[in-house]
Amino acid sequence: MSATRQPQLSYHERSLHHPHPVAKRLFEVAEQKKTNLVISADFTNTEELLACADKLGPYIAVFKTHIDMIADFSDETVTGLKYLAEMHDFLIFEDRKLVDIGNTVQKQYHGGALRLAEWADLVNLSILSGDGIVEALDQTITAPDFPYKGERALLLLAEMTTKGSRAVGAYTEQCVELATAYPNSVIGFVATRALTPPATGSGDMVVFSTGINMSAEGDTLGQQYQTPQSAIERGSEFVIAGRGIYAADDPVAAAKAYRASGWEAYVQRTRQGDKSSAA
Ligand code: 6AU
Repeated sequence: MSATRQPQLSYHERSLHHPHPVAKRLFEVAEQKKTNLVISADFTNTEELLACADKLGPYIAVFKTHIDMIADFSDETVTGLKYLAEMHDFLIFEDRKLVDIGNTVQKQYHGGALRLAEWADLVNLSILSGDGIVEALDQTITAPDFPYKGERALLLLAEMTTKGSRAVGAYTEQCVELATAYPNSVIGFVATRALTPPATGSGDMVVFSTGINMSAEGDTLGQQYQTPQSAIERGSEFVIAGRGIYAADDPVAAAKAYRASGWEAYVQRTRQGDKSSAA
């Protein structure tokens, strides 16, 4: 279950081959903007959240939210996010970590106070409760009357970055198995490394790696970091950084540096792929 330093298709090739429209769009945005950076915008009010999306939007492929942190969440939050996503051409990933029984998550995802399906291109979930949660969200996303059909996708939380994480072993393996069973809704994982063989066109899983920081090894609450370069070398496609960027003295300069590091590592990886396929 590992795939390090092996040949891999480029974002462009993956956008052409991937059957899911959200994954296609993700790869297209990455290729066009030359970025595999995701900002984890862990702000607690709408003004700061939207200011971050506007300022860092040009350098990112995806804007990740924790919308339940936003004390003044309202229509303005949703409208602002959607407007900025279109203006700067990025996708929105709500890091909601849905984890309940199927019937509950369906109501949390579509409708509900946070209206996730309305504005989040991507939402993640844990399979701690078993297969039913994926089945339930797949049903919602693929229902004939779902208003955002083809525009929404899921990521399975297959590993966690924190010390002592229990998202390991059989749990992670089960995520890999389940992901391929729901190709109309699941497009990949949140994990620290590739979990499936390098993409060849079918069963292509997108890996988002969090716990990314270029100047710290962790925090005092169990978070553990790796660099953008190490995540991409370990088979990840998109690197998620929070405090390393938004808490820097100059967040724009930091975003540019993280973007350059992640992109350079990706270019190196695809070059290695070119060499081995030419050999
Ligand atoms: O870069 P940081 O440490 O400031 O923020 C990391 C972000 C936070 C976490 O809630 C999230 O990434 N995260 C996740 C996600 C994305 O699902 C999983 C995990 O294992 N570790 C982690 O930090 O918003």
